[in-house]
Amino acid sequence: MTSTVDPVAAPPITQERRLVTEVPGPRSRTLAERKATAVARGVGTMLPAYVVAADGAILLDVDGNQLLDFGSGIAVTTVGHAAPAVVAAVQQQAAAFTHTCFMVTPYEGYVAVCEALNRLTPGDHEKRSALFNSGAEAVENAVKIARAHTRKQAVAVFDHGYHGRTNLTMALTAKSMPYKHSFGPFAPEVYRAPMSYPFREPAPISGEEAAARALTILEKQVGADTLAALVIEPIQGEGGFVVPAPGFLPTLAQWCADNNVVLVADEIQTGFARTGDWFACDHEGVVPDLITTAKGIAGGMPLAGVTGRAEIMDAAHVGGLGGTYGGNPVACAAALGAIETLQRQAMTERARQIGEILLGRLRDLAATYPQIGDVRGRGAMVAIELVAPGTTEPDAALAADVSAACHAQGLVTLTCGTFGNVLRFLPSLAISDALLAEGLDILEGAFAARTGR
Ligand code: PLZ
Repeated sequence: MTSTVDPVAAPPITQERRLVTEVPGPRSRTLAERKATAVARGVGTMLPAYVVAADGAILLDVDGNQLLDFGSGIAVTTVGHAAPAVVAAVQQQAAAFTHTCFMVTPYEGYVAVCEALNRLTPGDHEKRSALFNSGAEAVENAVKIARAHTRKQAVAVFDHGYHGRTNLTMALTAKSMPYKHSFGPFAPEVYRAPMSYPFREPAPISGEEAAARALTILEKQVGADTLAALVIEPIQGEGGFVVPAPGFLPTLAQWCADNNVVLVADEIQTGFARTGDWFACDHEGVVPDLITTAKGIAGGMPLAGVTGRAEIMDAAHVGGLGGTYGGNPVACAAALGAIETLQRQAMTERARQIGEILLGRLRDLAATYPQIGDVRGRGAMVAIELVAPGTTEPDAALAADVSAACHAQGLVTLTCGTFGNVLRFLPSLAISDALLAEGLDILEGAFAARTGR
């Protein structure tokens, strides 16, 4: 297939936002026409500016626009686009060999990534890991492993939770549209409990109380003796960057330990320095039995993992876990490059700084715009929830408008939330303070324009 659109001869990308056409520009619009006739309608594109290159926190599109990226491909390029250690590792590994299938003839990179995961994840107990291709696949395997270990079948998840789009993970995911609508029937033995969502509680309730509320429901409606696993995102991602009240996660963890229920922390979005620690569980000293990782683990290459207590992980029989591509050598090389970058550049510290900048500016903005009902998040995972002023009534239209205004200015922002009214910010940890401030200025301008202030 020949290209009808000449990609702009990629000049070196500078770390600045620069618009030379409207966004998306004419070449992107031509590609969007091709997409409409070639790609299934179900695969949407949020900001259809077609990318030809990327570096750090900047995307270069086919029209020569340099976009400022506050989404990192949904929390993936935590180390920045084209992080040198990732690029070098990928190039070297691709030249050496691209695939053998670890289940057929293995290679060191897979083992090295598992060693790194065992070392970096919470808890100093003996651990094992297994590698997969996507977050959803990791979550599916965590459930398989928990079932094999406990010989129980039921799985508990939470309101607003997101765990993927495969059949089992659709069942685990809370939101129907767009993830589940018309795609059932879903996997059985999945039960949902109320989340701790401080902004939306009708009356203040502590984390411990919110945990007791959820656990009572699980005990009465499911029974601990049938529950294999409790799967939770320590900070919810797609569900709206919901940060549970302090005490919620530790109380759940204790109950799991007391009841032989495997606690699975889905850290696919929160993991790998994103929230200012290696994992979001670290903030409250929670040690999950199993932890799922993906996204930020490999600097943009598809890789996911399940890591956990050796005795639980080893419950699955030999040959019971795997897949053709899981732990692909190029993806493993990228992960080792990403982990080296995160460690060498003290990225957890940088995530905390980014969090302070984001939360500070957004709280100021909330003081001016009563449509910003809540500012929350941790590290470089921060969001604002938009509502009708003085209420908790979701304002999804405003979120869509503000996001569209940001896109037109070349700022890549994402929305999320059960009600579609949350704007989330997931910049790369390689972003400069100046670019961060520039993005926030654009956001502020969008609010001013949309709310007529
Ligand atoms: N668990 C916590 O955030 C992926 C989904 C985007 P995959 N989140 C982005 C979309 O609309 O599909 C995610 C997550 C958490 C699991 C997953 C699933 O990871 O790699 O997309 O399968």
